[in-house]
Parts: sequence; C-alpha cells; structure tokens
Amino acid sequence: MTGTKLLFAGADEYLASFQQAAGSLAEIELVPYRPQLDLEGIEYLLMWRPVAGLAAAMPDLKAIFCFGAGVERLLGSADIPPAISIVRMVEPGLTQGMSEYVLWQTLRHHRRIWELEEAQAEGRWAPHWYPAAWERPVGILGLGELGQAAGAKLAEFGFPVRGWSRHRKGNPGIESFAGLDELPAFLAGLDILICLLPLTDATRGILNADLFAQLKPGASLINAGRGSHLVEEDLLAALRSGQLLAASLDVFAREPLPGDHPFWRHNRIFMTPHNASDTDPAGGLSEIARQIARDQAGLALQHVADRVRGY
Ligand code: NDP
Ligand code: OXD
Repeated sequence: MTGTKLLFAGADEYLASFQQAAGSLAEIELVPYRPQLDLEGIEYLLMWRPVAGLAAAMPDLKAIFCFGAGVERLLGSADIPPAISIVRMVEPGLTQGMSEYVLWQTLRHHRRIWELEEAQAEGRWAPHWYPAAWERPVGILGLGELGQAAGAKLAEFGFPVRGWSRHRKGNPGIESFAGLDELPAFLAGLDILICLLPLTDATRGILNADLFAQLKPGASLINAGRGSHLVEEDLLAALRSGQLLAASLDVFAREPLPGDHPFWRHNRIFMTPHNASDTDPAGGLSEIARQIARDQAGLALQHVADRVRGY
C-alpha cells in the first residue's frame, strides 16, 4: 500500500532530510514539486514560502501544511483559494528548539555573558555581580504553543514569568496578561522581554520606542517572532540611550540581513540567522500524517490558521 501523496514545495536544501524522514513513514508519499508535474489527485501540500500559482493549480487540494509556525506569508498570498485550510506547524522538535533558544538567550542577558567573554578576550580576571533569577521578571509577548513551553522552562529556572496574549491563560508559574489594556501592567518593571508573537496587522511594529520606555531601564530584548515586529531605529536609539542594555535577534525585516546593516557591528546585539528553532523533519511529517488521518476520518484539522485574526 502506498501512502497519501504530500507535495513538497519547499527549498531544495530541506528536501533530502524530509525525503529521508518520509522513507520511514508508510502513511505519506512525499512528492517533490517540479514544473509540469501532474497535480491531479494530490490533496495535501507542504510549503513555507508561497510558490506563485501552485495552490490554485491543484484541482484536488484540501490543505496546505506550513513548514513553520508562522503563516503570515501563506495568509498574505492572494492566489491561495480561501476554501483551502492553512495549517500551522506544531510539533515537539520545533517547540523544544524554541525553548532552548529562549533559555539560552535569557541566561545570556541574565548573566551578562558578553562581559565575561570580553574580559577573557582581553586576558582580564573580572568576576561580576548578577541578581538572582527570582529578582529578574521576564515577560513573553505571545503565550501560544511556543511561548507557553518556553515560559514553563524559565519558571523552572526560578524567573518570575509573565505572558501576554489576546486571551487569558492559566499556565502554572506564568502570570497571564490579556489584551492591549493589560499591556502596560505586563511591561512594567520587566528585566527581559521576549517576543514570540505571530506577525499580524495588530503586532507589526509592536517592539518600538513607546514599548521599550515601559520596561525597566537597562532591560534586554529577545526577538524570535518576526523581524517586522521590531522598529529597528527605535532599538538602536534605546541601546544608545541605555533604556535597553542589549538585544538578541533571530529574525529580521530583511532576511538574509544585508551585509551593511548596522546590527552586524553592534556590540550589544547578538544575532542568529533565523534558526532559533526549526521543524524536525521526522516530527513534522508525523504530525502531518496524524492530521491527514484526522481529515480522512472526517475530523476537523487542528492548528488551522484563522484568516481574519491573521494567525
Ligand atoms: P501560536 O499561534 O500558538 O501563539 C501565538 C500567541 O500570540 C498566542 O498566545 C496569541 O494569543 C498571541 N497573540 C497573537 N496576536 C496577539 C495580539 N494582537 N495581542 C496579544 N497577543 C497576541 O503561535 P506559536 O507560539 O506556535 O508561534 C509564534 C510565532 O513564533 C510564529 O508565528 C512565528 O512568527 C514565530 N516563530 C519563529 C521561529 C524562529 O525560528 N525564529 C520558529 C517558530 C515560530 P491567544 O493565545 O490569545 O490567541
Ligand atoms: C516558523 C519559523 O515560523 O521557522 O516556524 O520561523
């Protein structure tokens, strides 16, 4: 018996690892996309950046599975018919990777690791002081799949953790703030702010001067949501004034970040090239197989992006 066809329309560099993972999954037959392929009968598509015209050219398409958790590009693609479900990626490897990134960067800011690295580079023995974790309130903008998991890890490490979302949450160890009305109370006195929001009309540019001014002076920013959450000039100004001490950025308005961008040479901006976390091919395909089985059993797909709310 052959598995259900899943058209792979992702970047070539990911194809081999997904093919390898699909090899041990009887439920799925991964079909690499190429022009002139007969698309008839293929009901499911795996995609990250929209391939122009592809969804509309698939007569039997039922759902698009996004490689990643952020679906703003697919939602913004005018040529994906509205009847096609767009499914966000939720899988353990992606969640674990983001928790690792958040913990790694939070500890970098909590312990001001760069001061030790600079001292070592200069051959200086320079022990330094840092507060206890429980004296460092950490806030997570976006308390969804990734924010809740990362928040739980930070709480385990003893940080007082706050989370901001549209709807109130009840996660143990995470103080929940909901909606714009509660944003000032969420921000007040934060030492470290982490952005794990989806990019929507409501969240674009949210990391701006007005928001930075509401944090504790000398706070740090960690952005792993999307580059367009950040107003770049406001970050540079807040670092100059000392309102922000440092920032970790994984995502950028333009990716790859142009070589002449001032972020590259800033000694308080720590960058990673949009790989805070990646979908694990085996975990991602197992999740897709599970969802396809639901669909074939007449059950609703899960984690379907809502076109109106934008995530
Ligand atoms: P979810 O959809 O599970 O969670 C999104 C969270 O944001 C929810 O808590 C939601 O609130 C909240 N939210 C959305 N809009 C608003 C708003 N206007 N005001 C307040 N809260 C809001 O997404 P994930 O956790 O799976 O992923 C989050 C994002 O992380 C992705 O969209 C992507 O941009 C980014 N990402 C980055 C990666 C990287 O490597 N850098 C890897 C993976 C994801 P509510 O719960 O009330 O709906
Ligand atoms: C994602 C990402 O959205 O990798 O999953 O950014």
